[in-house]
Amino acid sequence: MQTLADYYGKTLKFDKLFAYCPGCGHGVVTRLVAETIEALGIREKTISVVGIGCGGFSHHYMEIDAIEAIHGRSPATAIGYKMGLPDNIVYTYQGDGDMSAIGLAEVLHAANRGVPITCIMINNSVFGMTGGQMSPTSLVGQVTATTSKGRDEKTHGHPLLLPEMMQAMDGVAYLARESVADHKSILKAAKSIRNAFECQIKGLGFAFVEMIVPCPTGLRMNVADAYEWTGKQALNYFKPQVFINKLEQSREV
Ligand SMILES: Cc1ncc(C[n+]2csc(CCOP(=O)(O)OP(=O)(O)O)c2C)c(N)n1
Repeated sequence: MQTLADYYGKTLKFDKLFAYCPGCGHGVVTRLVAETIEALGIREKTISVVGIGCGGFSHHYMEIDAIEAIHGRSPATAIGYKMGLPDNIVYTYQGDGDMSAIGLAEVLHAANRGVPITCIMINNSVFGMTGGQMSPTSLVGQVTATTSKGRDEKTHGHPLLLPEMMQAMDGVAYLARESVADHKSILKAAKSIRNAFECQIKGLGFAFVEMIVPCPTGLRMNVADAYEWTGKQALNYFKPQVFINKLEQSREV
């Protein structure tokens, strides 16, 4: 009989309970990343650089080396590591608060610089760990712990679209937005995460995947409602798309 260990191999510690809240999208993305690392056979040379927030737990569930960077600075840490050990595979795993608020400068310069690292932003539309405050990616009208009347674009600006901001940068080799809203989306997301690692293995440049996920606790919703809100409201603004795929171009040559 096949066991979970046969399927997941060594990367995912399948017997360790997640500290993520029930229904949290981090659980799905963490699993997808672990499956990718296992499938590509890169576990022993991969380093996870995690941000501050719930995503900072992701490496606890993997048999993998990791660095916990200071808030928002994972891409800078990852670049330093990659330049020192270019044969290793380096990825960052960061929340939307970590990456698009305090860490916005780091990730944009990393993308523009084009160093072949893989960055994954888990966008759950709030600062999850600290109690569901508005983040740069909260939707207009979204009620959060700090926007009791909903995000008002005149006061708080518009939700940040990171992949769209990176689209014009030549250093970017893979750029996509995916979601975990339903099983089809998860299959597409698995492909994008794999592509983002393969781009790095081939040294093609910077790779970025934004994952749109629910945070039932931060949204103050039950799991089913949080998934519905993500699939309808969040995806209506954050449209899933592969923006750049130089991997495909390199295969065609
Ligand atoms: C320099 C600094 N400022 C603020 C904090 C408080 N803090 C902890 S986690 C976090 C953000 C978490 O939000 P996000 O990155 O969206 O991740 P999530 O928890 O939602 O996955 C903040 C602001 C901190 N730890 N360090």
